Amino acid sequence: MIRRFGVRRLGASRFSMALLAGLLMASFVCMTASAENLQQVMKRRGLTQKDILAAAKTYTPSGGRDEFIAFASGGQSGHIIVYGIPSMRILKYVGVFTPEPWQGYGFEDESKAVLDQGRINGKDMNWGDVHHPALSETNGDYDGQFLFVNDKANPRIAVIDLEDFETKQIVVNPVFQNMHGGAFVDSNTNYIIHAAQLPAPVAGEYKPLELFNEEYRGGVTYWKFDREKGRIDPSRSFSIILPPYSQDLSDFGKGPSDGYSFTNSFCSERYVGGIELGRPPFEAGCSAKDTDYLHVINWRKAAKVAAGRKAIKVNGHTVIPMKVAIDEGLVVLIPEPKSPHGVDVSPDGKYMVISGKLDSHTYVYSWDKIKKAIDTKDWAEKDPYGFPILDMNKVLHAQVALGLGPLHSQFDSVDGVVYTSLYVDSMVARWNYRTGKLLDRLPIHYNIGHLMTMHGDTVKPRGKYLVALNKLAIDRFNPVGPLHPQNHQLIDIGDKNKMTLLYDMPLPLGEPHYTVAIEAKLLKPRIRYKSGTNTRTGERSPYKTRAGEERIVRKGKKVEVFGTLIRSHITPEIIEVEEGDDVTIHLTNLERAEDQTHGFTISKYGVNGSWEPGKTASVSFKADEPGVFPYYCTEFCSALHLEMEGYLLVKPKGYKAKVGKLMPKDQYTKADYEKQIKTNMETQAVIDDVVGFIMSQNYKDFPEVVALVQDATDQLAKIDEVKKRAEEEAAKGNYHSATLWAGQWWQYQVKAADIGLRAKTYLEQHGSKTVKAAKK
Ligand code: RUQ
Ligand code: CUA
Repeated sequence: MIRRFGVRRLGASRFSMALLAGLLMASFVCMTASAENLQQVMKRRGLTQKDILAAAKTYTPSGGRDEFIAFASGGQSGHIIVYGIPSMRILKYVGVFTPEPWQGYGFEDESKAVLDQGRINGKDMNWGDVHHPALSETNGDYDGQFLFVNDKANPRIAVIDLEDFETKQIVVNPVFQNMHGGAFVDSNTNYIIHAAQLPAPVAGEYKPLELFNEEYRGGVTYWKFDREKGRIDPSRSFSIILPPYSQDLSDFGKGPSDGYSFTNSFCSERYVGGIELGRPPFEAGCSAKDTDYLHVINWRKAAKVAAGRKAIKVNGHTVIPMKVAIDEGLVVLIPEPKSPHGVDVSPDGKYMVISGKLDSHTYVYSWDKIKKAIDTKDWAEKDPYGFPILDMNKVLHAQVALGLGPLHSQFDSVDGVVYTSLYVDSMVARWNYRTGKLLDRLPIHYNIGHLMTMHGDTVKPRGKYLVALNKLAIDRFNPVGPLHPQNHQLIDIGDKNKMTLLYDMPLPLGEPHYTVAIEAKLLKPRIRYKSGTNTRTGERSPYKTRAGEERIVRKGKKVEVFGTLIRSHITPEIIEVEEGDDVTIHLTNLERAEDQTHGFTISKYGVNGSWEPGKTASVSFKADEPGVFPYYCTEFCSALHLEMEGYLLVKPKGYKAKVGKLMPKDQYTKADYEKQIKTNMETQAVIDDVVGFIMSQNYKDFPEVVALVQDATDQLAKIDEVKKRAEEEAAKGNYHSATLWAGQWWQYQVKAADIGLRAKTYLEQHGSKTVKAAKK
């Protein structure tokens, strides 16, 4: 850094000579190697005009930004994958149900506490089968504040705050055993719906399968979301018990259908398999009927019933029993195409589009007709439990043959236009749900599950792009062994006549069942925390430590370290404990600059964490292994990153010290000291130059630069003390010690210069203006 800047301080003539030589070199290279033109590249790589056009539609130059940000479920990885559209560049993995060392998630005490919320029956559940993410909505459109996602394997739901893309809460469902149909939110994110899937006795007790019809139950849970706190409030959440119909995906109504929610089901046959007992398997018995049941639920009324005296408590959770749901008229059933996956409410809230994978038609239901049938109690029949069933033909708007295995639908910005995935045909169908007209079909590779359009399940779909979430990659990518990545295919839907496949994106982290995408400009993530923040609670950590307040506190066998991290040292650098001590190390990252994260690990102790600017987090362990254990920062955070190190010494029980000299004390001489002082003076000149430039600019208009200036000032502020020590030692003739302190003085300068140059580059690249003459 210093040296690079030093170049600019060369005499003008030497500088321009160097520049000239550089330019000559560059043109020489142009004339030879890079003379290849577009046609030649196309030929060499076997690209067509169509490929080039697709590339131009997705290519994002260095430093460029994406228009949309997608959140893909990570399936069995237990993560969320964040990527940009149209570039399809992966931006982040968010640890949700699974520990994620890179983020310290599940390693620091604070984030362990989040994962621990997901423990079930005293067991760690450190993985999840992530299925359907949902973005929070305000007035029916994404607001960029929260993301919710469910775990199908264990009945759980998680809350991710998009302020920092961290998981803040995991809630376990106390009444259902297995849940798939979530997460979906209503137009103002009052509730998050989560439906039970495989029926089981409520509250987890044992009942023989012979009692399936009588004792096994399904249901839906409405989790109350507390906007203020940014957390689910289990005490205000409730569930409705439903027949054992394997409830599945859901959607909330909007506009005229607001106040209602819709939930698919499959295996409404209530079939119980058992191949080994000679019975036909589940798959045969569960697809015997032509239709399953769409559950239409008046959730606003249900919320009132849940708050009243007819609701009961099961495992401390509010439950509306089936009988109450029937008596209060909360649920109405409508036959729907069999084995559906998704009920998608049109942007205007007037139509419900449902595809059954085992029915070649996609059904469009009319909300006007459903509402009228409900209001006039126009039941065709009742189910065996007493729930009313509507006559499907009286509420249908259209049945449209799109292709084989229709699965899930998403809407376009063009009114009436909807896209449906065709699992068996491996195609995307574009059609009009108002007219029932098929408009276009596009083959994809292979076996599409869900699909996703931009804001495609809101009141205001944005059109432009569609992503096919394909189940199999097969031959699409370089082979990487029998376990293949998943394949997300980007499709251009901007052309109103023809869909075009643009790009294949391998997703190598679990099965992305569902994905949601939001306009990037609606996301406003923070770049640093207020100093001393416990990022998992958002509150100020009681362990916040300021520079200069670092300390080690012992109470009996408990040792607490209050430390800090800043380029490029960990304070304290030596931690000495006794074998058997319980040790907690609380660390605060003192940085303010963007992206200035530090990591911390202790070798062989399984201790690890990640500290973003301003964050305070703790790691705890029992010092049960005596010995010497180096610790260090795991992020390459500055030129002195490798020196960001220290030692944990665990003294064996009963160890008697025979201490020698720490290090030679006469390694450095007066000449070394003077050399270091000369370097420091030169470095200071560079710093002055940079500072002069920054101060001459309207740097205060750039918050990023203000943060950098604060960080640089912090570093410079430390110089006084070490400079004084260096000079005192030198005055006493202790040149060894004086040289080391002068060296530390230089370290602070280097870091200040590093930060300063970053600020200077930022200003230059962002067109800052000169407000006063630069100091010479
Ligand atoms: S499912 S397509 Cu959970 Cu929707 Cu896999
Ligand atoms: Cu901090 Cu490397």
